[in-house]
Amino acid sequence: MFRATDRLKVLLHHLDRPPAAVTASSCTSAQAVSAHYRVPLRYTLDNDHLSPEQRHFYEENGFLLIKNLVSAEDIDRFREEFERICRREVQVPGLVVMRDVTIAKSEFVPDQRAVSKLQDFQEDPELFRYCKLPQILKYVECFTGPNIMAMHTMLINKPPDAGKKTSRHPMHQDLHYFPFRPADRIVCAWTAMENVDRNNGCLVVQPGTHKETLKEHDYPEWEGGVNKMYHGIRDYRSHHPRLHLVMEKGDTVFFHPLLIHGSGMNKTQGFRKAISCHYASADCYYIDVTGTTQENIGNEIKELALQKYDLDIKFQESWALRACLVQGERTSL
Ligand SMILES: O=C(O)CCC(=O)C(=O)O
Repeated sequence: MFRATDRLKVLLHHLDRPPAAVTASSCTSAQAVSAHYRVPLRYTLDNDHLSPEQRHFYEENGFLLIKNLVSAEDIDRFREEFERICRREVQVPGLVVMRDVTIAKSEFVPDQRAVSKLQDFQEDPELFRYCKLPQILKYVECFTGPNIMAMHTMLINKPPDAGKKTSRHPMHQDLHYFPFRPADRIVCAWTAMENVDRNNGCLVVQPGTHKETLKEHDYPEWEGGVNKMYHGIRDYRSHHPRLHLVMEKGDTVFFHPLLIHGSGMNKTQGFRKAISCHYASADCYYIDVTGTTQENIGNEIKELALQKYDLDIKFQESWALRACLVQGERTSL
């Protein structure tokens, strides 16, 4: 059995390698990977884009980091659009603009200082370009298959922590928010819009936890308060080691919706930005979450739709309304 520290060393070695070493390979069939590593493949599909090493890494750890995937030029364009939205120069239908709890209580400032997150930017052509970047979709297809829906979009602008630790994101599994399955055909792409490390609150993942089941989530009892919709795993105690994903601008991590992850406090004076999209195979199907661990988030989202948009809709419908086809055919979702 690998000890936790040995496992972390292997992971860090993988993350330190230059992109060519991680991507180069000519043999990618499922049989070859399975035979070489003696594991059945469950989380990746046989489409020749991932190297055997990359497939094995995702199968084992539930995430895959690709260096320098999005150009600096594209990221600068996303940043400019974000700033235009904050200055209210563009109005985007359906966009959810969120503020950190500590900022939400303070005076309104019409710039990026007031905004901690944008969600559901599918109607903003400039930001939504991120979800359709061919180099991202090539990887996404390895997890979802060829029919791809963009389900959930976010630009996260983690503010400097105001001393209450509210800039942290509690450890969670994204599947908690999703009333669609199967989980293995869902993937998140998260791109660093600047260099991220432990100082400004990079992502923290627990490799291998994508093999576990969906846990109960709720608002953590944090002294300084917690941001709206930031549910965390209830009574969270885990024996899995944590890995801080130090990334450079343009690096992108793809991860499974059951992977336990979160992000730390931003101890700098700058805003830490990342852009992300959750994709699902268009062949996925909606589930009824009544009586499951997801009932609490389902009810919260239903209430929000009623309060904010006067819409009396089901949890599943709230997702079907936002979902956008980005490749192939809209077969189900
Ligand atoms: O970007 C972050 O700080 C964490 C984002 C995240 O984990 C999420 O929104 O699910």
